[in-house]
Amino acid sequence: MLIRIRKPWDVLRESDATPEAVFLDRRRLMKLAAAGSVLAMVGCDDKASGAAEAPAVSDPSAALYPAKRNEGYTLDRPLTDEKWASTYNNFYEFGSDKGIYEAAQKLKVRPWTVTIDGLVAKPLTLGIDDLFAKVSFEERLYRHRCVEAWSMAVPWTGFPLKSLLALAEPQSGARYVRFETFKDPDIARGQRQGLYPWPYVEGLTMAEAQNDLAFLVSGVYGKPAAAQFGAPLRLALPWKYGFKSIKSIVRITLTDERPHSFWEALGPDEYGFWANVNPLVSHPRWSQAFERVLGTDERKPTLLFNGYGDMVAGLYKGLEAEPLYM
Ligand SMILES: Nc1nc2c(c(=O)[nH]1)N[C@H]1C(S)=C(S)[C@@H](COP(=O)(O)O)O[C@H]1N2
Ligand SMILES: [Mo]
Repeated sequence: MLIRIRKPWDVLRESDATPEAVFLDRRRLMKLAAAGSVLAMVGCDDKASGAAEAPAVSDPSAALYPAKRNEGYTLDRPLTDEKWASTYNNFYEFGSDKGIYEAAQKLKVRPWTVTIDGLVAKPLTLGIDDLFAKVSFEERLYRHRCVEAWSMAVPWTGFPLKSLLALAEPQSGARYVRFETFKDPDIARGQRQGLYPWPYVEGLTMAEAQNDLAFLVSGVYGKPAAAQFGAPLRLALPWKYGFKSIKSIVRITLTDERPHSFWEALGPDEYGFWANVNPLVSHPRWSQAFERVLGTDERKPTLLFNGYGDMVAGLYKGLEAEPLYM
Protein backbone atom coordinates (compact mmCIF):
# COMPACT_ATOMS: atom_id res chain seq x y z
CA MET A 1 0.00 0.00 0.00
CA LEU A 2 1.21 3.48 -0.78
CA ILE A 3 1.49 5.68 2.28
CA ARG A 4 1.79 9.37 1.53
CA ILE A 5 4.03 11.21 3.95
CA ARG A 6 3.24 14.91 4.32
CA LYS A 7 6.06 17.20 3.31
CA PRO A 8 6.59 20.83 4.27
CA TRP A 9 5.73 21.85 0.72
CA ASP A 10 2.38 20.04 0.82
CA VAL A 11 1.23 22.66 3.27
CA LEU A 12 1.82 25.30 0.61
CA ARG A 13 0.26 23.41 -2.24
CA GLU A 14 -3.50 23.58 -2.49
CA SER A 15 -3.85 21.57 -5.64
CA ASP A 16 -1.43 19.41 -7.56
CA ALA A 17 -0.43 22.28 -9.81
CA THR A 18 0.73 25.75 -8.96
CA PRO A 19 -1.70 28.64 -9.00
CA GLU A 20 -0.27 32.14 -8.97
CA ALA A 21 -0.96 32.81 -5.26
CA VAL A 22 0.89 29.68 -4.25
CA PHE A 23 3.71 30.59 -6.62
CA LEU A 24 4.27 33.80 -4.64
CA ASP A 25 4.15 31.99 -1.33
CA ARG A 26 6.71 29.47 -2.42
CA ARG A 27 9.01 32.17 -3.80
CA ARG A 28 8.89 33.63 -0.31
CA LEU A 29 9.68 30.23 1.15
CA MET A 30 12.72 29.88 -1.12
CA LYS A 31 13.93 33.27 0.11
CA LEU A 32 13.55 32.12 3.68
CA ALA A 33 15.32 28.89 2.82
CA ALA A 34 18.19 30.85 1.30
CA ALA A 35 18.41 32.83 4.53
CA GLY A 36 18.85 29.56 6.38
CA SER A 37 15.74 29.64 8.52
CA VAL A 38 13.80 26.76 7.02
CA LEU A 39 16.56 24.98 5.13
CA ALA A 40 17.35 22.61 7.99
CA MET A 41 13.71 21.74 8.46
CA VAL A 42 13.12 21.10 4.76
CA GLY A 43 16.42 19.31 4.26
CA CYS A 44 15.92 16.87 7.11
CA ASP A 45 12.76 15.62 5.49
CA ASP A 46 14.66 14.29 2.47
CA LYS A 47 15.18 10.81 3.86
CA ALA A 48 11.51 10.42 4.62
CA SER A 49 10.58 11.00 0.96
CA GLY A 50 8.74 8.13 -0.61
CA ALA A 51 10.40 6.74 -3.74
CA ALA A 52 7.63 8.26 -5.81
CA GLU A 53 8.50 11.77 -4.72
CA ALA A 54 10.83 14.19 -6.46
CA PRO A 55 14.04 15.05 -4.62
CA ALA A 56 12.63 18.56 -4.48
CA VAL A 57 15.05 20.18 -2.09
CA SER A 58 18.42 18.56 -2.79
CA ASP A 59 18.10 19.14 -6.54
CA PRO A 60 20.32 22.08 -7.58
CA SER A 61 17.52 23.50 -9.74
CA ALA A 62 14.94 23.46 -6.89
CA ALA A 63 15.03 27.25 -6.49
CA LEU A 64 13.68 27.64 -10.05
CA TYR A 65 10.35 26.18 -8.88
CA PRO A 66 7.54 26.72 -9.00
CA ALA A 67 7.52 28.54 -12.34
CA LYS A 68 4.73 30.88 -13.38
CA ARG A 69 1.96 29.07 -15.17
CA ASN A 70 1.32 29.88 -18.83
CA GLU A 71 -2.47 30.29 -18.81
CA GLY A 72 -2.63 29.70 -22.56
CA TYR A 73 -2.75 25.94 -21.97
CA THR A 74 -5.98 24.79 -20.37
CA LEU A 75 -7.42 21.35 -19.66
CA ASP A 76 -10.86 19.81 -20.19
CA ARG A 77 -10.41 17.51 -17.16
CA PRO A 78 -8.91 17.51 -13.66
CA LEU A 79 -5.18 17.06 -13.19
CA THR A 80 -4.05 13.52 -12.50
CA ASP A 81 -3.08 13.03 -8.87
CA GLU A 82 0.70 13.10 -8.49
CA LYS A 83 0.54 9.79 -6.67
CA TRP A 84 -0.72 8.10 -9.86
CA ALA A 85 1.41 9.94 -12.39
CA SER A 86 4.58 9.21 -10.40
CA THR A 87 3.96 5.51 -9.82
CA TYR A 88 2.53 4.41 -13.18
CA ASN A 89 5.23 5.02 -15.78
CA ASN A 90 6.71 3.81 -19.02
CA PHE A 91 10.51 3.91 -18.85
CA TYR A 92 11.79 0.72 -20.45
CA GLU A 93 15.36 1.49 -19.43
CA PHE A 94 14.27 0.42 -15.95
CA GLY A 95 11.91 -2.41 -16.89
CA SER A 96 8.91 -3.11 -19.05
CA ASP A 97 6.24 -2.88 -16.33
CA LYS A 98 4.55 0.29 -15.07
CA GLY A 99 6.02 0.06 -11.55
CA ILE A 100 9.57 1.14 -12.35
CA TYR A 101 9.63 4.23 -10.11
CA GLU A 102 11.81 2.62 -7.45
CA ALA A 103 14.28 1.14 -9.96
CA ALA A 104 14.46 4.54 -11.69
CA GLN A 105 15.85 6.20 -8.54
CA LYS A 106 19.20 4.70 -9.57
CA LEU A 107 19.38 7.29 -12.33
CA LYS A 108 21.96 9.89 -11.34
CA VAL A 109 20.72 13.21 -12.72
CA ARG A 110 23.81 15.26 -11.74
CA PRO A 111 26.27 15.76 -13.27
CA TRP A 112 24.29 15.61 -16.54
CA THR A 113 25.31 17.01 -19.89
CA VAL A 114 23.26 17.64 -22.98
CA THR A 115 24.87 17.96 -26.41
CA ILE A 116 23.26 19.77 -29.32
CA ASP A 117 25.06 18.96 -32.56
CA GLY A 118 24.62 18.14 -36.24
CA LEU A 119 23.42 20.80 -38.65
CA VAL A 120 23.84 23.78 -36.33
CA ALA A 121 26.10 26.82 -36.54
CA LYS A 122 26.92 26.63 -32.82
CA PRO A 123 27.20 23.07 -31.47
CA LEU A 124 26.77 23.07 -27.69
CA THR A 125 27.59 20.79 -24.79
CA LEU A 126 26.09 22.13 -21.60
CA GLY A 127 25.78 20.99 -18.02
CA ILE A 128 22.08 20.72 -17.26
CA ASP A 129 22.08 23.60 -14.76
CA ASP A 130 23.94 25.85 -17.23
CA LEU A 131 21.34 24.91 -19.83
CA PHE A 132 18.51 25.75 -17.40
CA ALA A 133 20.13 29.15 -16.81
CA LYS A 134 19.81 29.97 -20.53
CA VAL A 135 16.08 29.35 -20.84
CA SER A 136 12.97 30.64 -19.17
CA PHE A 137 10.82 28.20 -17.17
CA GLU A 138 7.02 28.15 -17.29
CA GLU A 139 4.34 25.72 -16.16
CA ARG A 140 1.89 24.22 -18.66
CA LEU A 141 -1.05 21.93 -18.03
CA TYR A 142 -0.92 19.26 -20.75
CA ARG A 143 -2.83 16.11 -21.54
CA HIS A 144 -0.77 13.00 -22.27
CA ARG A 145 -2.14 10.08 -24.31
CA CYS A 146 -0.18 6.82 -24.35
CA VAL A 147 -0.51 4.60 -27.41
CA GLU A 148 -1.65 1.91 -24.95
CA ALA A 149 -4.94 3.85 -24.54
CA TRP A 150 -4.43 5.39 -21.09
CA SER A 151 -4.12 9.10 -20.45
CA MET A 152 -3.21 11.63 -17.78
CA ALA A 153 -3.18 15.40 -17.34
CA VAL A 154 -0.13 16.91 -15.64
CA PRO A 155 1.44 20.28 -14.80
CA TRP A 156 4.80 20.17 -16.57
CA THR A 157 7.47 22.78 -15.96
CA GLY A 158 9.94 23.52 -18.71
CA PHE A 159 10.51 25.66 -21.77
CA PRO A 160 9.69 25.55 -25.50
CA LEU A 161 11.95 23.20 -27.46
CA LYS A 162 12.44 25.92 -30.06
CA SER A 163 14.07 28.22 -27.48
CA LEU A 164 16.82 25.65 -26.87
CA LEU A 165 17.30 24.90 -30.58
CA ALA A 166 17.69 28.63 -31.24
CA LEU A 167 20.77 28.72 -28.96
CA ALA A 168 22.54 26.32 -31.33
CA GLU A 169 21.47 28.24 -34.46
CA PRO A 170 19.98 25.58 -36.77
CA GLN A 171 21.32 25.57 -40.32
CA SER A 172 18.96 25.75 -43.29
CA GLY A 173 19.70 22.12 -44.26
CA ALA A 174 18.30 20.79 -40.97
CA ARG A 175 15.06 18.91 -41.63
CA TYR A 176 14.71 16.71 -38.56
CA VAL A 177 15.63 16.70 -34.88
CA ARG A 178 16.90 13.46 -33.37
CA PHE A 179 16.78 12.94 -29.59
CA GLU A 180 18.75 10.34 -27.68
CA THR A 181 18.44 9.03 -24.10
CA PHE A 182 21.40 8.01 -21.88
CA LYS A 183 22.80 4.49 -22.13
CA ASP A 184 24.10 2.93 -18.92
CA PRO A 185 23.21 -0.73 -18.40
CA ASP A 186 24.97 -0.64 -15.02
CA ILE A 187 22.17 1.45 -13.56
CA ALA A 188 19.35 0.79 -16.05
CA ARG A 189 18.54 -2.88 -15.78
CA GLY A 190 16.25 -2.76 -18.81
CA GLN A 191 19.24 -1.87 -20.98
CA ARG A 192 20.77 -5.27 -20.20
CA GLN A 193 17.95 -6.65 -22.36
CA GLY A 194 19.85 -6.96 -25.63
CA LEU A 195 16.78 -7.37 -27.83
CA TYR A 196 16.01 -3.66 -27.57
CA PRO A 197 17.83 -1.12 -29.79
CA TRP A 198 19.32 1.02 -26.97
CA PRO A 199 19.65 3.91 -26.54
CA TYR A 200 16.04 5.09 -26.87
CA VAL A 201 15.81 7.48 -29.83
CA GLU A 202 13.00 9.71 -31.03
CA GLY A 203 12.58 12.26 -33.80
CA LEU A 204 10.56 15.21 -35.06
CA THR A 205 10.53 17.30 -38.21
CA MET A 206 12.00 20.79 -37.79
CA ALA A 207 8.50 22.24 -38.28
CA GLU A 208 7.14 20.08 -35.44
CA ALA A 209 10.09 20.97 -33.22
CA GLN A 210 9.52 24.70 -33.84
CA ASN A 211 5.83 24.45 -32.91
CA ASP A 212 4.90 26.24 -29.66
CA LEU A 213 3.39 23.06 -28.25
CA ALA A 214 6.70 21.11 -28.35
CA PHE A 215 7.92 21.47 -24.78
CA LEU A 216 11.10 20.38 -22.99
CA VAL A 217 10.28 19.33 -19.45
CA SER A 218 12.51 19.66 -16.41
CA GLY A 219 9.89 19.47 -13.68
CA VAL A 220 6.37 18.44 -12.83
CA TYR A 221 3.94 19.23 -9.99
CA GLY A 222 5.82 22.42 -9.22
CA LYS A 223 9.24 20.88 -8.53
CA PRO A 224 12.11 19.14 -10.31
CA ALA A 225 10.92 15.97 -12.04
CA ALA A 226 11.51 12.70 -10.22
CA ALA A 227 13.69 10.24 -12.12
CA GLN A 228 10.76 8.11 -13.32
CA PHE A 229 9.35 11.10 -15.24
CA GLY A 230 12.54 11.28 -17.30
CA ALA A 231 14.69 13.68 -15.29
CA PRO A 232 16.49 15.91 -15.80
CA LEU A 233 15.16 16.68 -19.30
CA ARG A 234 12.38 15.07 -21.35
CA LEU A 235 10.00 16.04 -24.11
CA ALA A 236 6.25 16.63 -23.86
CA LEU A 237 4.48 16.41 -27.24
CA PRO A 238 0.84 16.25 -26.22
CA TRP A 239 -0.61 15.85 -29.72
CA LYS A 240 1.40 12.66 -30.29
CA TYR A 241 1.30 9.27 -28.61
CA GLY A 242 3.33 9.23 -25.42
CA PHE A 243 6.25 7.22 -26.75
CA LYS A 244 7.36 10.25 -28.77
CA SER A 245 7.94 12.14 -25.49
CA ILE A 246 11.45 10.81 -24.92
CA LYS A 247 12.88 10.88 -21.38
CA SER A 248 16.29 11.69 -19.87
CA ILE A 249 17.74 13.27 -23.03
CA VAL A 250 21.53 13.50 -23.46
CA ARG A 251 21.82 14.44 -27.12
CA ILE A 252 19.84 16.49 -29.63
CA THR A 253 21.04 16.27 -33.23
CA LEU A 254 19.79 18.31 -36.16
CA THR A 255 19.94 16.27 -39.33
CA ASP A 256 18.70 15.98 -42.91
CA GLU A 257 17.73 12.33 -42.39
CA ARG A 258 14.57 11.06 -40.74
CA PRO A 259 15.59 9.43 -37.43
CA HIS A 260 14.66 5.81 -36.71
CA SER A 261 13.01 5.71 -33.34
CA PHE A 262 13.22 2.98 -30.70
CA TRP A 263 9.66 1.73 -31.10
CA GLU A 264 9.71 2.08 -34.87
CA ALA A 265 12.80 -0.16 -34.96
CA LEU A 266 11.06 -2.72 -32.74
CA GLY A 267 7.68 -2.76 -34.49
CA PRO A 268 7.49 -0.74 -37.70
CA ASP A 269 3.99 -2.07 -38.41
CA GLU A 270 2.72 -0.77 -35.06
CA TYR A 271 4.71 2.37 -34.26
CA GLY A 272 5.56 4.92 -36.92
CA PHE A 273 7.48 8.16 -37.16
CA TRP A 274 4.48 10.50 -36.93
CA ALA A 275 2.35 8.89 -34.21
CA ASN A 276 -0.22 11.72 -34.07
CA VAL A 277 -3.18 10.85 -31.84
CA ASN A 278 -6.27 9.87 -33.84
CA PRO A 279 -9.27 7.99 -32.40
CA LEU A 280 -10.30 6.81 -35.88
CA VAL A 281 -7.09 4.99 -36.72
CA SER A 282 -6.76 1.83 -34.66
CA HIS A 283 -3.51 0.35 -33.50
CA PRO A 284 -3.18 -3.03 -35.27
CA ARG A 285 -4.03 -4.75 -31.97
CA TRP A 286 -6.54 -2.39 -30.29
CA SER A 287 -8.88 0.54 -30.87
CA GLN A 288 -7.71 4.10 -30.16
CA ALA A 289 -11.27 5.45 -29.85
CA PHE A 290 -11.24 5.68 -26.02
CA GLU A 291 -8.73 6.17 -23.26
CA ARG A 292 -8.62 5.07 -19.63
CA VAL A 293 -8.06 8.13 -17.46
CA LEU A 294 -5.25 7.31 -15.04
CA GLY A 295 -6.33 7.28 -11.40
CA THR A 296 -10.07 7.15 -12.21
CA ASP A 297 -12.63 4.62 -13.47
CA GLU A 298 -13.37 6.90 -16.40
CA ARG A 299 -13.17 6.01 -20.06
CA LYS A 300 -13.06 9.14 -22.21
CA PRO A 301 -13.40 9.44 -26.00
CA THR A 302 -9.99 10.22 -27.51
CA LEU A 303 -9.71 13.43 -29.54
CA LEU A 304 -7.97 14.00 -32.88
CA PHE A 305 -4.45 15.32 -32.15
CA ASN A 306 -5.42 14.71 -28.51
CA GLY A 307 -7.45 17.93 -28.72
CA TYR A 308 -4.54 20.13 -29.90
CA GLY A 309 -5.51 20.28 -33.59
CA ASP A 310 -5.89 24.07 -33.62
CA MET A 311 -2.16 24.36 -32.89
CA VAL A 312 -0.74 21.49 -34.94
CA ALA A 313 -3.08 20.30 -37.72
CA GLY A 314 -1.46 22.77 -40.14
CA LEU A 315 1.87 20.95 -39.82
CA TYR A 316 0.46 18.04 -41.80
CA LYS A 317 -0.99 19.84 -44.85
CA GLY A 318 0.23 18.11 -47.97
CA LEU A 319 1.40 15.05 -46.03
CA GLU A 320 -1.93 13.19 -46.20
CA ALA A 321 -0.31 10.24 -47.98
CA GLU A 322 2.02 9.66 -45.00
CA PRO A 323 1.01 7.29 -42.15
CA LEU A 324 0.42 10.31 -39.89
CA TYR A 325 -1.54 8.47 -37.20
CA MET A 326 0.67 5.51 -36.30
N1 LIG B 1 13.74 7.04 -22.71
C1 LIG B 1 12.44 6.69 -22.68
N2 LIG B 1 11.51 7.62 -22.90
C2 LIG B 1 10.18 7.29 -22.87
C3 LIG B 1 9.78 5.95 -22.66
C4 LIG B 1 10.79 4.97 -22.41
O1 LIG B 1 10.53 3.78 -22.20
N3 LIG B 1 12.11 5.39 -22.43
N4 LIG B 1 8.44 5.62 -22.69
C5 LIG B 1 7.55 6.55 -23.42
C6 LIG B 1 6.13 6.25 -23.24
S1 LIG B 1 5.51 4.91 -24.05
C7 LIG B 1 5.31 7.08 -22.53
S2 LIG B 1 3.63 6.82 -22.46
C8 LIG B 1 5.86 8.17 -21.71
C9 LIG B 1 5.46 7.97 -20.28
O2 LIG B 1 5.75 9.08 -19.49
P1 LIG B 1 5.37 9.06 -17.95
O3 LIG B 1 6.00 7.84 -17.34
O4 LIG B 1 5.91 10.33 -17.39
O5 LIG B 1 3.87 8.96 -17.87
O6 LIG B 1 7.28 8.27 -21.78
C10 LIG B 1 7.83 7.99 -23.07
N5 LIG B 1 9.26 8.27 -23.07
MO1 LIG C 1 3.25 5.23 -24.06
